[in-house]
Amino acid sequence: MEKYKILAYNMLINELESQSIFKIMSEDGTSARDASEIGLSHEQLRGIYRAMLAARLLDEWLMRIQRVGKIPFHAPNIGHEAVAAIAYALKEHDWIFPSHRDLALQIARGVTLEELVAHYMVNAKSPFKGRDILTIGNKKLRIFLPPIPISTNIPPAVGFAMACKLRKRDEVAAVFFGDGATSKGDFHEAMNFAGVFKAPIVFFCENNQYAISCPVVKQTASESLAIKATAYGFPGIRVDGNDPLAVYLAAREAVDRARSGEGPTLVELFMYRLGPHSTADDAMRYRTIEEVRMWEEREPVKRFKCFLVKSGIMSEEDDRKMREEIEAAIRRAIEINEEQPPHPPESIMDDVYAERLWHIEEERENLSSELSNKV
Ligand SMILES: Cc1ncc(C[n+]2csc(CCOP(=O)(O)OP(=O)(O)O)c2C)c(N)n1
Repeated sequence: MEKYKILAYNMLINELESQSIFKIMSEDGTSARDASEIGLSHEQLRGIYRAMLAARLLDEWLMRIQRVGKIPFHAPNIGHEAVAAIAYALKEHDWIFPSHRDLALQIARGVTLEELVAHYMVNAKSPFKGRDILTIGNKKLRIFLPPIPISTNIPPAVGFAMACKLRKRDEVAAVFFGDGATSKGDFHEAMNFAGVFKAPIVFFCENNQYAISCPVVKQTASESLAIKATAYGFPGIRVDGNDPLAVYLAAREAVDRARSGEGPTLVELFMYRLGPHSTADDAMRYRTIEEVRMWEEREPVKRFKCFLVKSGIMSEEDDRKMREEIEAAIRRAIEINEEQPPHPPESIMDDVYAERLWHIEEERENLSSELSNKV
């Protein structure tokens, strides 16, 4: 195991220094391009940062409140925040099929902190009744639910994109998944189909270097994940996933390509899962502290803040105020949601069939009486 950890660590350093990764900002926020060349207003750039910061702070709160038993489970998002930029590359009428670490994307798209906290607390206001313990979806905002069985969102996303194409709708689908998902048949079947039929879709692979304890060197023998697109006849691009500007530009190009009928793109976001896989994981059993420290220096929130301050788009004082506002909004969202009663356990019988079938109703009544006897 020790030898294995060293192998993974050395490989990550080589990859990071490789020229084949599209990157604009260095670790200290120095950018190869001026903010005016990105194609986003200052307000939009601050909007991306705000969503990234809100995701980071909410993630920290969720980890803490899980430890004291206020929420059942959490899969931390720390290190994945640059996906917020993708919301700005998509149009409002495009469709998102998220992964389970896309809090920043959901917030950038407009999902509120209150709604997110209700979901994690599985209370009476929880929009999905605790059906999915990971991040939520939002019908109005055109965000589907992330899948629990990994990669199972990829074929439906391609099917959805194909339906948009057949109906001649100017809509694009964006699907998100991890490096682990690329070993599943769903990924390959969906990529093949999308390539053949030029589906208007962008595949975003959040390569955070691990699928629980399995490092990416054990996930694939390919030189990258992006290269897998070549076999399916469309472009694959490897992007620094800690660089929101590079993420935005790559996403915009891929989305434009999909919308103009040229077909799909695979965007590999090369990043790092800074936290454990979930609140049920001890990541120190399979990776070193040196490796984590190395990636902490490259983390996206701090890097983007440095860029915004250096470019005169935001001051240190603006940042401090923004943090205070978000912290207060999270505290408020938690307080409001704590006042809500828990979601009724009997609702587990809802939504299974369109009609209320007698045997399900019987089970519901049995559960109700069992629960009331316990009180
Ligand atoms: C089909 C399937 N197999 C196994 C699991 C258990 N599992 C949950 S998350 C996970 C790793 C996913 O890794 P990756 O796709 O790289 O995404 P990450 O969690 O790193 O963001 C596994 C194996 C699952 N949810 N679904």
